[in-house]
This record gives sequence, structure tokens and C-alpha cells, in this order.
Amino acid sequence: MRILHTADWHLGKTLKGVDRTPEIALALRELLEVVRSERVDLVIVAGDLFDRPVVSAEAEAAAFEFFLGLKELGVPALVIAGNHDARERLEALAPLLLLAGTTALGRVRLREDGGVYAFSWGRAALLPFLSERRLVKAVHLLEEDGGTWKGRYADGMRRVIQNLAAGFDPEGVNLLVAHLTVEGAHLRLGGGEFAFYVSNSYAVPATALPATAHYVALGHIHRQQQVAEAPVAWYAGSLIQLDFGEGEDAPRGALLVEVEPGRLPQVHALEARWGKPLRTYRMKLEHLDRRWDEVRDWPGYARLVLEGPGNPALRERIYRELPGVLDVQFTGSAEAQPVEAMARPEELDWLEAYAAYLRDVKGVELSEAQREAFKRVYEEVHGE
Ligand SMILES: [Mn+2]
Repeated sequence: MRILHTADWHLGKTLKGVDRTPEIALALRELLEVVRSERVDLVIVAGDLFDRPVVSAEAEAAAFEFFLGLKELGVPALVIAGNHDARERLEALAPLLLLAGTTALGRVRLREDGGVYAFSWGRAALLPFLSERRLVKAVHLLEEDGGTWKGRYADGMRRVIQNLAAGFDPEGVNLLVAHLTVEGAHLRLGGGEFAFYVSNSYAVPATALPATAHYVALGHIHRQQQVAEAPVAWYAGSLIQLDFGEGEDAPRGALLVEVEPGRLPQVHALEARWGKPLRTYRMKLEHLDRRWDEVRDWPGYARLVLEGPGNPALRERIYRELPGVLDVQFTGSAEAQPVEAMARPEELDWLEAYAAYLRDVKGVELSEAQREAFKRVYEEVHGE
């Protein structure tokens, strides 16, 4: 059985005001071509189809075009909601998607509620994104034992996965599709929302993944990788490079997987690189003239980090004459920090992490009013 495993499309994503949807839509058309030429039997989309709960019509159209293309090829698909998707919306669309041969699940369901699907080849357990807060709250209400929130999260997820895996078919092929962080997954921490998300350290231990699964198709981490200590679990990676912090050379794209009972899955990374490449140029301000043409000729999008005092006129000239440059940062002014000097997210508390996120992604400093509002919300959420 040949599976195409993809995840983290993020249709509707904008980067510094540039809509990435056309690049992602193009990648999806090429994926369809792979499905056809490689004679794929099943497509898996492991969450984060969309970047936000409400996206442009163009973003939705690209997703529907993909699923209708699969219907034309006669290839079924399994889809789950990621943390970026509107899960209720996906639930509402599910009956319609089923007409195209796509099985979609937005909300987490246990085995008893239909979280495990039966097919002619075996079973698929679908586990959409389950937020730390909702899961921990549920577990916490059940038992007033000690243990940390992180421990409760890991334990709760282990039990959810065990529940689903109990519905596997001992005779057939068994798949788990999930959108979550597995402990020990290799992360590229370069700031941005990506780093912010992983900094909370809620993760599922690799040992919680079912040993009876023939393949575990994961989404959430944008770097393509096999999960250490779980030889059948893989992250497909994002379809295109979405943020500057994600690493120019980090593997991503999609995976072609051959699965059959009784042997380890054969996993092949697709070599195509979709979307424009993103690159950060760091240099001393006085070197900019010398490297001007190099930056201008870069075929993708660029971020310029210039070591020197800020200069609005120069910033304007860069944006005007170097259209590929989407972001200019000067590290000479007192409040700005060099990107490399940013603290590692796991060393920050939530408030500091939020401030770092605003600074790094939005380019603004946390105001006193935002600081107070954040603290209030944080305390509400944690009930302290
Ligand atoms: Mn994602």
C-alpha cells in the first residue's frame, strides 16, 4: 500500500504582508501529479491545512481543488485538524468532503465515538490537535492527584492514544494520524510563532505511540523527520518554507510511504522543493553596498539583519529597490537585540516568551497595557 503523507500546508499564510497562498496552491497541484505518477493508494494530511480559522476564498479553493483532484484520480484521503485549523468548520465540511472520498475529522473522538475508521485494508485512528489546556483540564477534573501539568498532559495523551489503538485490526494495516509534538523531535528554534509554540514543552513521549501501528503520520513540527525511538513515526514537514526562522536547509515537503503488515514502512522523501526559498542575510551595515547585488539577485524572499544604527531613509530605499526583502532589522539601536542573542524559548517564562514573540514576529515591544492583559489572561487560564 502506497501512502502520500503531507501536513502543515498553512494555506492563507502571510509573511510580512506577502500572501504565500499561490506558492502553496502550486505545490498542491504538483502533489496531485505525484499522487498520479507514483500510483498512490491513500493520501494523509496530518493537520494545519489552513493558517488561520478564517482564510481567503483563494486559500479554501486551493484545498478543495486538491481533494477534488484526488477524487478524479480515485484516491481517498484522511484529514485531521491541526492547531491552526478551525476544527468546527472542518467538522461541518466533513460530510461534503466524504463525497470526494476524503475522510476528515476536526474534533478529537475516542474509539467509542468513532475516532477509528475501518477500511478494506485495515484501520486508521485519527487524532486531531488537542490543546494542552483542554486535555489537562479534563484529566484534572477526573483526578486530584499531584504531578505537574506537563506530566498530566503526557499521561492524558498516552491514554487517548491507547484508547484509539485498541480499535486496531490485528489482521490489517493500522495507521495513526496525529497533530502533536513528540518528545525529542528535532526543532529548529529561530524565533517566530513556531518557537513560541514549542516553548511550552507540552509533548507526548515517543513510548506513548502505539507499537501496533504500521505507520504513524504526524503533523505540527515543520521540519521533516523520523521520530527518534519510534521507527514508524514521521513528520512530513511543511509543504513550503513558511518562516525565516525555519531554516533554509531544513528538510520539508512530503513523504511517500510503502506500508505492509509484517515489515517496517519504507519511507522516501520527495526531493522537490516547493515555494520560494527564504533567507536571512546578516551583515555589518557598512558591508551592505558590497553585497547589494547578491541580495537583489536572491530568487526568494529575504530578511536583512544589519549591524548598525537604524536609518529610516535606508530602510525605505531597501524596500523600494530590493523587492525580495520583506524585513529589515537594525541591531545598533539600544532596544533591538541581534537575532542570535535571543534567549532560548525554554528559558523564558510565558510573559517573556510572549514579549520575545511580539518583538521577533511583529517587530513591536510589549506595552504596559498588553503586559497587564497578558498576565490577567494567563492567571485566568491557570486558575491561580
Ligand atoms: Mn503547522
